[in-house]
Amino acid sequence: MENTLSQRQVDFYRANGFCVVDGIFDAELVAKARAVVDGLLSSADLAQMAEAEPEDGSKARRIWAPTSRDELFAGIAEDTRLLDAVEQLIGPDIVLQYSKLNVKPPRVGSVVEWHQDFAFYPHTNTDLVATLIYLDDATRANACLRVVPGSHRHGLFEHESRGHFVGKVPSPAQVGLGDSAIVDCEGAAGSVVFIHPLLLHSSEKNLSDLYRRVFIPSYRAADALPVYYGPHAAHNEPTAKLVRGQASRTVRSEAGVWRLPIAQAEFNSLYQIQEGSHVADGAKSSTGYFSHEAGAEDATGDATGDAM
Ligand SMILES: O=C(O)CCC(=O)C(=O)O
Repeated sequence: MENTLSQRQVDFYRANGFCVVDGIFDAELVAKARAVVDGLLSSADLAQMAEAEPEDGSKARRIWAPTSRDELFAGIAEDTRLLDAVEQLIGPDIVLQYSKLNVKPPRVGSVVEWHQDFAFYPHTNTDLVATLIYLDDATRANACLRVVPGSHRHGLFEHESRGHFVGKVPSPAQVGLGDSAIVDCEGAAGSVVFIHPLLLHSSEKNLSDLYRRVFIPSYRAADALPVYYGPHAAHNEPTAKLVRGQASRTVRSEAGVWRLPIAQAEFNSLYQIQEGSHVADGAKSSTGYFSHEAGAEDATGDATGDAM
């Protein structure tokens, strides 16, 4: 293994819960990735693989599981330099937990509200990392990722309202962190933002005339296992894949109590639960447990969506 990240970048990640790294992917590969996205967006099967923008149903805001849809994305998710960086952050035995592609089309690209990824899929330990690979130059103007440095050291914030998981917190200030601490993770196309699962992050609506596409493969240490198998969290487990090192014969457990993401109804995506649209759309309970009333219902439901 080579070190993709400098010691300074690793130290920065440990202290702040994120780091922005350029130079891992070159312009040629990123241009190919954008062409693949264009192909997926014009595919006749788009409705089966994507979620539409509520404001303009002709535009997709999310393509689910891009690593299962195109070899280029599967290759990027297993790229040696990317996995070298992931290994520096979470160790040598690495599982690709899931992947997604957030499209943020010009003018309608949906907001992503403040949240911690771990709230959606608590695991036995926090050695997970999401890698956000910008496919366009990303700035504040076209709604780059925003983070609260150091927020990963404050544990898991409550992502609930009226006793139900809602997938968001009101604002950094409302959970006791200063809004003034917010940092914009701007980066050229090809840059990668590595984020800790407890990092508080968000992105605004894209009001610009430019796309802001980001491919997000998310990884976990092989000895981190999900502690919640409700519908949205269990959905990707069958395709979780060891991409480096050894499968684990043990599970590593960090002491603590995690709140489970039990929503009022099943949801397909982070956008849907943050907007609250799942309550009107979904009728099934999201506990993921069989109940006598529901009969022998499939605990994973029929959602086509993603882990979040
Ligand atoms: O697309 C973005 O800006 C944020 C992505 C994100 O936080 C997520 O999908 O969990």
